[in-house]
Amino acid sequence: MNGLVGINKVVVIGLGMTGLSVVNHLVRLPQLLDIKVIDTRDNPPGQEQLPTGVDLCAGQWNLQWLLDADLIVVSPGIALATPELLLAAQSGIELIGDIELFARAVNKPVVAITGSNGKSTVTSLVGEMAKEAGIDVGVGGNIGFAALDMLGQDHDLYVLELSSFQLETTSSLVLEAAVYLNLSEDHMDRYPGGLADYSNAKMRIFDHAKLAVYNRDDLATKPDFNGNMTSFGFDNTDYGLVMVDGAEWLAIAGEPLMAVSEIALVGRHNVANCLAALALADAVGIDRIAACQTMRRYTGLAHRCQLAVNRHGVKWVNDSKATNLASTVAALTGLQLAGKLHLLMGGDGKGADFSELKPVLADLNVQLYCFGRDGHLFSELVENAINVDTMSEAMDRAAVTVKAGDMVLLSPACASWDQFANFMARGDAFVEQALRLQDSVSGKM
Ligand code: UMA
Ligand code: ADP
Repeated sequence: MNGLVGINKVVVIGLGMTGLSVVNHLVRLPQLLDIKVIDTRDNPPGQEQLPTGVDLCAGQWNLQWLLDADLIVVSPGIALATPELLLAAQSGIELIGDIELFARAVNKPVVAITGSNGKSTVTSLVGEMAKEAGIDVGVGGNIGFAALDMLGQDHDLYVLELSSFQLETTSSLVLEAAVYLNLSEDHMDRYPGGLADYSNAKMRIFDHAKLAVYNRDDLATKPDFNGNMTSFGFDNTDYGLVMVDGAEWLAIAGEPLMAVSEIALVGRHNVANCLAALALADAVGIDRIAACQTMRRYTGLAHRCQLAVNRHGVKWVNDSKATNLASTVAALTGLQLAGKLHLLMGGDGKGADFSELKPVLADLNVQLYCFGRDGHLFSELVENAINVDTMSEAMDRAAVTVKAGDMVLLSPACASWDQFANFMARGDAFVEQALRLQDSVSGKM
């Protein structure tokens, strides 16, 4: 069972994490396939791991291979609107992504998560809940572990984080439950049709879902859907909140479950993330006691509002994963600081409009440091922003002035690709430098 009946020649586009997982999956199949890989980069990663017998064309397109294919499997980093792929599609060749291959091969229950922000947090939280309940669970997808690589391990439940790019090339994924967490501007450089196109791609998560979960506080996430639906939000219906003796509790259909103050994750946005995770956990029968235990202990993934250093009264917080406006706004919402916020912003803005940040910044005692390719977009939002080339220079400048009670927050609202390999490398560089700088700070108190 793999849904590739009648297919012989497969061309894989991209040799990153996804491309390699696709090749390895295709090689494992019982039918003998003619597999070729095209990557437009001169030196794509993963070349040395390519199985023998799989040809690679690097640094350019190979139209002959493309037009000769029975099936093209496209990595998420390559837009379907690329002229060479459009030509192939117009010639009637089927184009799919790795998640579609996963859908055609998986034979265990799957739940999936999409949205502009919170995907990785909710995906990992559901995974942790399942583990706590004793379920053998695979957690993968956009979170950084290719979905197809999980299939060899034969889990009993799969939790998939799905990006809009992955959903564009997916059409038959059957899900026990799917959630669309929230919608805000991101990846506008890939969606010339704007927010509507981006959201339409995300809505595809519900196409074959047995239960659709949407966000009552963000109705852009509500699908036009005939099947079972539930929702999460901050009122008292479905997955929501109620007051118990003056304290806020997570609740299901008005029935209190656990005090919000017991949640180990920090920030209001994470209360919403917990409610969404609970809805998915319920849909696949994860024990509620195990789910609550997990919410009490799980402090989240690195690079998301992570307190990296807390010394001499100065907090250094790594929110490198804030790669769009809404995630940075979430980090700034409800911040209660005795001192000043030293906010580091900039990088690759992906074509976004950041003007919404202006009133948010105006309400804060903030010194802004702007770095990277699109740093100038932020310095326009406040008076007295400090413009530097790199994050490292920004940190050096901040270290000179920070005082006890202050926070240095990297929440850049931009992708890292202009100056770093990825958001993890940017976050690691921040933490490393914060550890070095913390003692120079102490000398100034
Ligand atoms: N690239 C080329 N030419 C090619 C192929 C790729 O230039 O022929 C470039 C792409 O434009 C991109 C980079 O190479 O800049 C990587 O692209 P890829 O499709 O090979 O990426 P993978 O290494 O397979 O990683 C992908 C996801 N990356 C993207 O969607 C860009 C990873 O999400 C995901 O973890 C991984 O598959 C496993 O599923 C990363 C991401 O940034 C974390 N996702 C975006 C986000 O979360 O905002 C959507
Ligand atoms: P994603 O996988 O969608 O990028 P993450 O869980 O990795 O989401 O979080 C990315 C960024 O978004 C972090 O800065 C995090 O603090 C922030 N964030 C997490 N959940 C939400 C939410 N529900 N709403 C807004 N921002 C959020």
